[in-house]
Amino acid sequence: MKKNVAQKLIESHLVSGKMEPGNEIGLKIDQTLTQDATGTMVMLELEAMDLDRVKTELSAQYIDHNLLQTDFKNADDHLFLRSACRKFGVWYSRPGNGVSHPVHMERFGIPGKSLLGSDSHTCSAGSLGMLAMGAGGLEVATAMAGEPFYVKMPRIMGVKLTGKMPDWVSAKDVILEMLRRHGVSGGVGKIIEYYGPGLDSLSAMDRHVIANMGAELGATTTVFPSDNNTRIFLEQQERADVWTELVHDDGAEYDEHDEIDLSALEPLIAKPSSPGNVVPVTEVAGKEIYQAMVGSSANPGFRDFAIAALIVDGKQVHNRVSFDINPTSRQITENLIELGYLGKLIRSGGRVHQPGCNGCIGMGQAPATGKISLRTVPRNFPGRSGTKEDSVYLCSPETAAASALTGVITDPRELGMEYPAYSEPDKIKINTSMLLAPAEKSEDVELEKGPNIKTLPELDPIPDNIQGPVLMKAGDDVSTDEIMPAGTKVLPLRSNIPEISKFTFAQIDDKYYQRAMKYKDSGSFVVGGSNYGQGSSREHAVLGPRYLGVKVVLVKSFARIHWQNLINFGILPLTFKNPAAYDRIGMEDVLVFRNIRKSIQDGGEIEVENKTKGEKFTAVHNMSERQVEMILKGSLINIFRERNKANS
Ligand code: MIC
Repeated sequence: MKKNVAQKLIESHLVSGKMEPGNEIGLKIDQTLTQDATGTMVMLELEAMDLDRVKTELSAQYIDHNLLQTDFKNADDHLFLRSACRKFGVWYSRPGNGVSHPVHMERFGIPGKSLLGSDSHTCSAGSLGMLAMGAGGLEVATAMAGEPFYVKMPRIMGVKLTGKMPDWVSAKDVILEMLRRHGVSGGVGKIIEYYGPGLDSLSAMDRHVIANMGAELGATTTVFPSDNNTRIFLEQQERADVWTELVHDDGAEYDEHDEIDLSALEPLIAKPSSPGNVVPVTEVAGKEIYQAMVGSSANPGFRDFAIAALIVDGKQVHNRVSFDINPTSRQITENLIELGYLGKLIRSGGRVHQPGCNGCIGMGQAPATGKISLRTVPRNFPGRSGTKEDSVYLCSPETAAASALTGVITDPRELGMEYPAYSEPDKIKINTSMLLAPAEKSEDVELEKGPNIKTLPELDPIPDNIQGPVLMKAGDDVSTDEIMPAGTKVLPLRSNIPEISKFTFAQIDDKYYQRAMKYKDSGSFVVGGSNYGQGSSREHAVLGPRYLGVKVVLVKSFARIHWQNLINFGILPLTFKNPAAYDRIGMEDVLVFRNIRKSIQDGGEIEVENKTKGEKFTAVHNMSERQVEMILKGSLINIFRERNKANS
C-alpha cells in the first residue's frame, strides 16, 4: 500500500490497535518534552509512580513559562525540576535557555521519531517529520516510564501546497488561512499533513510556525515530510547526522483533502478573542494599537526576529506602542546579536525580554484594558494575556512590525518599502551552555520541594450514584484558559492543587469557587457546549474542578487533550445523545446519575434525571475499556499504584 508520511510514522511506532480512524491505537514514544508549568506535576506523578529512571531515548525538561520570580514559588519550582531531572535522568534546560518547542527542534528533534509533550504545542516538531503530540502530564509521565501513548487513530487530512508566498506574506499567514477555512475545531480527530511543491519555499522553521498552530485547529498533530529543507536546518544546527529522508509514497491517499495556493495568500489576522476569528489585515487596518509583540512558539524562528528588525531598521516605533521582543532561544538571541539584528530592534524602541514564553501566557506584558495588542503568539483566548478585558489580535511578524511603526493595524504591503531581502545564515553559533545533560546512571538525589510544592491529593473512585447541582453552564469553544487561567498570579500555583483550585472558572464566574466548595464532597457537575476544553494540555483544568468535587462533565463535544485529561483523573466525560438536551438544562438544576459504574462498563449510554425539571435524557460516553478502568479506579495514577504494589 502507498503510504503518506503520517501513516509511515504511525506504523513505525504502533504497538497496539488497528490503524482505522476512530480506533484506539497504542504508540511507542521515543522522546518526551515537559515544561515547567506542567512539568512539576509530571515529576510529582513520576514520584507517585516510584520510577527511578526514564525509559525513553530522550526526555527533556524546559523552564520557559514560569520565569517571573516575584516570590519564592517559581524559583523553588526550578530547583525542584532540576533535582527531578537528576533523579530521573532527564535533560534540564535552564531558565533563560528558551521556549521548549524551538529549543527541542534545534537540539533534539530527529526525523522519524515520536515525541510526546506536556504542552499542546508539542506538535510543532511535526516540522521535522516527527510524530509529535501534546498530551496531559500524566500521559507524558507514563510515556517516560516506558508505556505506550494511546490515542484514537486520527483521520489524515492532506493539504497540498502549491505556488510561493508573495512578499510580505509568511508562514503565519498560511496557518491563519487554515484557521480561516476550518475554524478552531476543524482539525479535531485529524492529523494534518502538508505536501506538494509549495513546500520547497518553506524552511523548517516556517513549517514549525504552521505545525505549532495546528493545535489551534484542534488537530491531533501536524506532519511535514523530512526533505532537503529539513536537512539544511539540521546541518545549520550541526546535527546533519540525524537526518533521514521521510516523504510520502507517490500516489499515497489521504482521508480528506485541501489545497492552498501560497501565491494567492495575503496578510491575515485573527481578531479577538479566538484564533479562528481570521480576516484579511485590510479589513481591520487603521485601528489604533498599543502593543506589538514578536516571539513565542508560534513565530520562534531566527528569521521572524530578523525580518521584524529589517522592517524597523533606522526608524522609531510609534510612541504609543510597546514593542515587545521575546526571543525564543538563547542561541537565537546570541545569533541576533552577532549578526546585528538585535541592535536594530533595540534602536527602534524594542523592549527586549529574556528568551521564554513571557507575555504569550500572561507572564508579564499584560496589555492595557480594552486596548489593542498585536501578537505573533498562537492564542488570544479571553483574558489569557493577563488583562481580563483584553483585545488581542494574532498576526505575522511582518504585520506586527509594520503596525508598531505606524501605531495602527497596518497591512505591511502598505508600508511603502521594499520587502527586506533576508537570507538564512549558513553558519550560526551553537549555544548549548544552558542545557544540562543527565548523568549516565541514576543519581541518588532527594527531590527538592519548596513549601509551595504539595504532593498530589488522593483521587477516589467515582461513586455509583450521584445527585448534585450543575454549577457551571458553559457555551461553545470554552478554552482551558477559561477553565483554569494562567498568568502571573495562577501559574506559580501549578504544584499546589488546593491553592490553584480557587481559580477554577474564575474567568467566567468569580463566585464559582465558593459555590463549588459547598458540594466538594457530595459532587457537582459542569455542562458545556461544543469543543469543550480547547487549547492547552494543562491538567490543572481538570485537577481544579476535581478537587472541588466535579464528578461529571457533560457537553456537546470535547477537545482531544482535555477529554483524555478528564479520564486520567477520574472525572466522567459524557456527551449528550441529543445535543438539544443541552438547552433544557439550567444553572443549579439538580441532576441524578444512577448505577454509573455498571452502566459505563456495560455500554455507552447513561440515563440522567433532571430533578429540577422533572425530565430525563440520555448521555453517552466514548471511552475504551482501558479508559473506563481509569474512571472506575479514580485515576490512571491509581492504576499504576496498584500495579506497582502487585509487582513489589
Ligand atoms: C499554552 O500555550 O496554553 C501553554 C501554557 O503552553 C499550555 C501548557 C500549560 O498550560 O502549561 C499548552 O499549550 O499546553
